[in-house]
Formats: sequence, structure tokens, C-alpha cells
Amino acid sequence: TPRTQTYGARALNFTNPTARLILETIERKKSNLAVSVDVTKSNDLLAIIKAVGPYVCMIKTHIDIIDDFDFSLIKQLQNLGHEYDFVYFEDRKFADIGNTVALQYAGGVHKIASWAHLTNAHPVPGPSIIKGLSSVGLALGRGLLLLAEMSTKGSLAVGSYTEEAVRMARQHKDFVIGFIAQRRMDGIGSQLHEDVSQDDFLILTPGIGLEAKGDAMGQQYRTPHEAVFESGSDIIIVGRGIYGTDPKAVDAIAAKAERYMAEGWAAYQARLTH
Ligand code: 6AU
Repeated sequence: TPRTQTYGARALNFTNPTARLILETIERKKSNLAVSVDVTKSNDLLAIIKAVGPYVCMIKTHIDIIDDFDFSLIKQLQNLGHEYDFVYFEDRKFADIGNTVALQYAGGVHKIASWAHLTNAHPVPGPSIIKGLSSVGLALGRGLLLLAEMSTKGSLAVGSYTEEAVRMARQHKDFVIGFIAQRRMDGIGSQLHEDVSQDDFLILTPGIGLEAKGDAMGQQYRTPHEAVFESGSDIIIVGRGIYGTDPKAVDAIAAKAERYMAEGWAAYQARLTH
């Protein structure tokens, strides 16, 4: 099963080019760490990416929180992506009808589909949201994650909602490559007549921290070991646990990234041999 296959071997389980690129990048860099850089100044964003670049397979952005955004930032991001060999995940959390999300994904100020390998969507509108986003992203080789679960206290994405999200993904495997979730979704959302034994989805898990247990606004943290070894997650998403409160402290930020990378990789290796 995917849980005990190497990242490199799992690349062959996917036809989507972004899924393959992510798995190959993880294998090459021996890092299943994605750093979420939720800062509001372009210069801070670039400085943090340079500091953590060697240790990550992926950088996650919220491009709409950048106060001084100018599209020239995108070229700089892409250059860093090539220099340090990682992919971009724009955490846009689309949640509207197909026609609207297609416009939001392709255009506006940020033109997300033109540069982000990966983005995500809430399954709340139903399959039409996948249709809308794939009308833009599929031909570009992009990938989509569905938010099957959330890390926050009191999340409504549980039970049959999570199951339906997985079912939606199974019906659109060319474009939906995985989930934002707290655990593997294997076996969930399968119906008796479907052969799901060959199904592989990437599980990206936010809400990861080694020190804090949560924040003042409902975020909840688990350790890399809990996520990757116990719950079978594939990629840990770490934000404030790495960049802390001072975006200028780049040496400390690099050291933290190295530590999370090591923890994430050790948990994966333990999972493989267990
Ligand atoms: O490590 P943090 O708490 O500083 O940041 C976590 C990041 C934030 C959230 O917007 C995002 O992960 N996130 C998501 C994603 C990635 O979709 C889902 C979720 O359930 N919880 C969560 O924190 O940028």
C-alpha cells in the first residue's frame, strides 16, 4: 500500500505531472517538509524562502496577504523555486461555483494557475468546483487538493463530509492528487463496486508544531511523528513553528527548518520499516 511504499516508487501511481514532480522532489531532497510562509511583505517572504529552501520539497503561499504585491514577485519566486528545487502550493482554498473559481484561478491580480503547481479547494460546492478548476489547471499540468479535514478545533469537515470529499476525488483522479487531512484516507469513500486498491492520494497535513500545542485562534498542533508515522501523512506543513515571530531571524529559521525536515524524514523511514 502507499503507506509503506517509498515516495519515489509512488510517483508511478500517478498520471498527474504535479503529483509526480512532488514525489520525485521529495525523494531527491529527502524532505517531506512544506513550509507555509504566512508573512505580509515581499522581502520577508523572499528572505524566508531563501533560508528554508534547501530543506523543503514545497513552499506554501497565501499570495493574497502580501501587502506590497506586484506581479514581478512571481518571477522572483519562480527563480527561487528553480534554484532550491521545490514546488509551489498556493493555499487559496477555493469554495465557489465552477464558473467563479475558474475565473479566480486563472485571472485577477495573482493569476494563480500560471505559477502555482498546486492549489486547494473546499469540497462544499460539490464536484462542480473540480470541473471549474480543472478547466483551467488540467491542461497546465497543475494539481488540486481537497480539504477533507481541517486542523482547527470544532471543524465541520468530519464524518460523511470527509467521506464525500474522498469520493469526489476518486472520480477526478486526473486532477485531484490528494487531500488536506490529518490522516490517510485509504478505504474512506469507497463503494463496494469500486476497485480502490490501486488508489493513491497525497496527504498533506497542516497543524504541525514541535513546541506549541495550538494558538489563540483555534489552531491545533501535532508533531511530525504523530502525523507521518501514526497517521500516515505524506507531507508536513509547518508555518509559525519554523518562522516564529521574527521574519528577519533567517539563521534561526533555517535551523528550525532543518530540524523539522529531519523529524519528518525520520518518521517516514520508521513508517516504511514498520
Ligand atoms: O503552522 P501554522 O499554524 O503557522 O500555519 C498553518 C498553515 C496556515 C493555514 O492556512 C493552513 O496551514 N491550514 C490549512 C491548509 C494548508 O489548507 C488547512 C487546515 O486545516 N489548517 C491549516 O492551518 O497557512
